[in-house]
Amino acid sequence: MASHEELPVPVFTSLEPVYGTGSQLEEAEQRFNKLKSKFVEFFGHSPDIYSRSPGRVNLIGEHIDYEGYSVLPMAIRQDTIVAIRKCDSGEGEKVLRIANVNSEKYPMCTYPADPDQEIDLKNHKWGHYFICGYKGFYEYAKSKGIDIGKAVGLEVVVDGIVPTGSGLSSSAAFVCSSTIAIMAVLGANFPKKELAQLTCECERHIGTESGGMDQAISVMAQSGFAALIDFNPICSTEVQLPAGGTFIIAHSLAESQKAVTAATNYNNRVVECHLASIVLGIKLGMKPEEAITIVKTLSDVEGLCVSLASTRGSSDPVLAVKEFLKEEPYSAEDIEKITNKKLQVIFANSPTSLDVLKAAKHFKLHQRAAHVYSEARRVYAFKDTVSSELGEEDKLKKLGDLMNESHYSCSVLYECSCPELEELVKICRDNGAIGARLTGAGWGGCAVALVKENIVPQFILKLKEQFFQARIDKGVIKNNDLDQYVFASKPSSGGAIIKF
Ligand code: NG1
Ligand code: MG
Repeated sequence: MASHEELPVPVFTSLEPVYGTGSQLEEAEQRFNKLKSKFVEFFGHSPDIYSRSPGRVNLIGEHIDYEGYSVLPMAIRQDTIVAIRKCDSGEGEKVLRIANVNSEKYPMCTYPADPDQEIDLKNHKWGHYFICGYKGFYEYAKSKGIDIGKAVGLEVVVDGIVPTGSGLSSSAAFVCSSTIAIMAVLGANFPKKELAQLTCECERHIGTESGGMDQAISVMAQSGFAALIDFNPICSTEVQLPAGGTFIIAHSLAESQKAVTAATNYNNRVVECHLASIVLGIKLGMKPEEAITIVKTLSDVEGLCVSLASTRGSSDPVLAVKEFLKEEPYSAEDIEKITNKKLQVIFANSPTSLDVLKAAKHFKLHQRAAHVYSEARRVYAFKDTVSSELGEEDKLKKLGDLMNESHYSCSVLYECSCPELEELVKICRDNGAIGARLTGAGWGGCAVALVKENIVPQFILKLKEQFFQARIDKGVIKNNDLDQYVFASKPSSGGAIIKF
C-alpha cells in the first residue's frame, strides 16, 4: 500500500471529515457559509471549489529545517480556507482577483493571469502569497511535463484564522491552501509529498530563504499525530504524543513581521549558517574553492565534523565548532581571509543574501552552528523519548527538558527570542509547565508549553493573570479575544479539497 504522502490531497464532499463534530464543525460551517456569501457579493456567482490547509506549531527543531535537519511539528486546528472559480472567457480571463473575507484589513488584490510574472518584493501586498502558490503550481506542472493549457483568470476569496506574525505559520497555511485551490480548480491533484516540496520552494518567492517544515506539515499532517519531517527528499513519520501531556500555545503579543525584517533576522541567520558551514569545511580540510561550490548547509559538513570528533572519542559535531570556530563575532574580512573570496562574490546569485551582507555588522558563526547541531540532536532525542519504554511521568519530564534546552539554545546561541517571549516562557515554567519554549521563527510570536493534562484550565488561568491581564488593561488585546492568544492544541489534519 502506498504511504499516505504518496496519495493526492483528499477530496471531501462535506466538512465532517476535516472538522469532526460539535462546536468545531459549527464554526467551520459558519466560516464556509460566509466565505461563499462573500464570494457571491464580490463576483456575482458561486465558487467552483474550496480548499483548506492548517497552520502548525513546532514542538522542537527550530531554525534547522533550512540546514537540512529534521523537525517535529504538528498541525493546529486554525487554518486558511479558500474559495475559487475559474474564468475562461471575457475580461476576467486575463486577471487573478484575490479578495479576503476581512476586506478592510486585506483589500482585494489584482494580478495578471501570468505564471511568469515577477513578485514585486519592494511593494509588499498580502496577495503576494497567493501568487507564490500560483507560480509554484505552474513551475511544477511544467517541470513534470503536465499540460495545464493556457493560463486562465481566477476569482478567489480567502479566510484565514491562523494568527499572523505569530510563528504558527499563517503564511504556509495561506500558500498551501492557495496552491491546493489552484490545483483543484484546474483539474489536477498531485501527491502530497510533491505538493509539500513545491509549496516550500514557491514560498521563497516572497523573499525569505525558508526551509520546508511549515508547508510539509500543513500539506501532510494526519489527525491525531505530530510528525517527524525529514528533508531531501521531504518525508514525514507520524509521532504519537504521550497521552498525559497537553501542548498549550500562548502568544507573546510581539508581532514578528518576517517578510519585512528578513535581512536582519531570518535571512541573516541563513547566511550565518551558510558561512559557518563553508568555514568549517575549509578548516576540516576542504579547499576554499571546493567548499564555496559544494557546501551550502551545516548538514553538508556534519560528516567531516563527526570524523574529527571520533578522533577525540566522541560523535558530537559541536566539538568541531568549539575547536574551529572562534566565539568572537567574525567580520566580513575575517571570513574572506579564510575563503580567499569576497562575500559579495560568494553570494552573487542570491539577492536576499546580498541584502543581508549589506545590513550585517558581523557574523556569529560559532554560536549559530552550535545551536543547529545541538538542536538537530534534540529532535531525535525527542522522537526517541516519545517511542521509548519510559513511564509516562519520566517521558514527559524528558520531553520538557528537551524543550527547555531548545529554548535556551534559541535564546542564547541563535538570539531569536525577545523580552516578551522570555517573560512568557518564564511564567509558563513558574506555573507548572514541564517544558516551555519559543516556537517558529521567534523574534516575537508564540511560545509552546508542555503541561500535564489535569492542570490545563488552572495553567491557562495563571497565564491570563500573570501575562495577559496587564495587556488587556492597556488595551493591547480584548478580554473576549483571549481564546485566540492562549489555547490548548491537539494535532489536527492537513490540506484538503472540499467540493459541495
Ligand atoms: P515561521 O515561524 O512560521 O515564520 C519559519 C520558517 C520555517 C522554519 C522556522 C524556524 C517560513 C515560511 N518558515 O517559520 O521554515 O525555519 O521559521 O524553525 O519562513
Ligand atoms: Mg511563515
